[in-house]
Amino acid sequence: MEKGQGETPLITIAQHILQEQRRFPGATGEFSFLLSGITLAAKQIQAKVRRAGLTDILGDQDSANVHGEVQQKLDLYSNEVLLRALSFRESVGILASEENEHPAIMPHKSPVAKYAVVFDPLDGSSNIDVNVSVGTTFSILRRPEGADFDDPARWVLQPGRRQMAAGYVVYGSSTVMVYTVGNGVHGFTLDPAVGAFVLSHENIKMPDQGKYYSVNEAYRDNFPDEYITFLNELRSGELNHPYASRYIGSMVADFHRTLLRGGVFMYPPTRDFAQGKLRLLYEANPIAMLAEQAGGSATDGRQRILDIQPEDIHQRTPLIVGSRVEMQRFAELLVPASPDTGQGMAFPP
Ligand code: P6P
Repeated sequence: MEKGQGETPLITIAQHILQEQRRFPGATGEFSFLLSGITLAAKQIQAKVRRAGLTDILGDQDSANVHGEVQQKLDLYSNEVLLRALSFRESVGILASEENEHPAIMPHKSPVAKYAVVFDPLDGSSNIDVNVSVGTTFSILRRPEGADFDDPARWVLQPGRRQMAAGYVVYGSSTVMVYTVGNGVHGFTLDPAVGAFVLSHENIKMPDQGKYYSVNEAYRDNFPDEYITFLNELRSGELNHPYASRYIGSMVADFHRTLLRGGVFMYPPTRDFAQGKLRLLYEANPIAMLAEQAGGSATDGRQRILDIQPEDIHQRTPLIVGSRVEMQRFAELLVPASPDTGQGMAFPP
């Protein structure tokens, strides 16, 4: 019997957001209206992502579109969709995107604007051509006391622990949206039959320990010693059992597996990326909030991701995120920071 026929009624993300909204005293529905802008954008993006190959080959009624939308690179298209969907919300004052050098100031400059939204519209977009899962990540911050529109960076350069909400959409075998407002982590699968995100993973808890580690092993020789020691332990079975490796090269997809199955995902510092490759504000922070809400943790190898005070909107950070057992063991392997290597990581000679 299909779920929903005579069983518990389907709960859409819109209904769920309204329930969660009750946690914010004084929120008069604008918060849920904001989140509904993200779900609307996610539906539009997934429709395009699903047709990427077809559009290239067959074109479609849009292909004659004078705006050349279907020829647009999908990440630029996704960026436009999110900017459009969110700029009509008076509660949103500032939008910062991986695709834009500077934050976008909403034209309304409403005095009642309460939120800034930071997002990566299509993370891993280079994988689309080979039909690998990609994702959208987002983070919602409250406007700091006294912050004005003449200083948009101040709205977003806040430590991740101040996020009001965070989430991602993974465009995989199905389209799943996962979000938290600080009251647990919940997943919703897009039901194409009704065009709604339907609750499919309520109150996700990351297993205490997993069986996969996820890292790009091609850079292994550049990893700081602690990471190499840790990976050797996982491989050897010293941490209760031997691990297998899974790495998709799309952070959202690699984290989604880690969230559901446990284990650890990491992008360590390397010689090319001494500060790591992933972006703090719109990749590491939302992932870190979700991981902690689900019982896991996330650090930059030294400190809690959510405690990092950002200095630049697009700054990078090393990221290691995962289950309690693995993260605890990694912390035990850390050597005291040394002044000459910045991050405190001793690079192999
Ligand atoms: P590498 C995608 O380009 C991305 O930003 C993340 O989604 C992914 O985890 C990482 O880069 C992959 O980087 O160097 O392993 O190809």
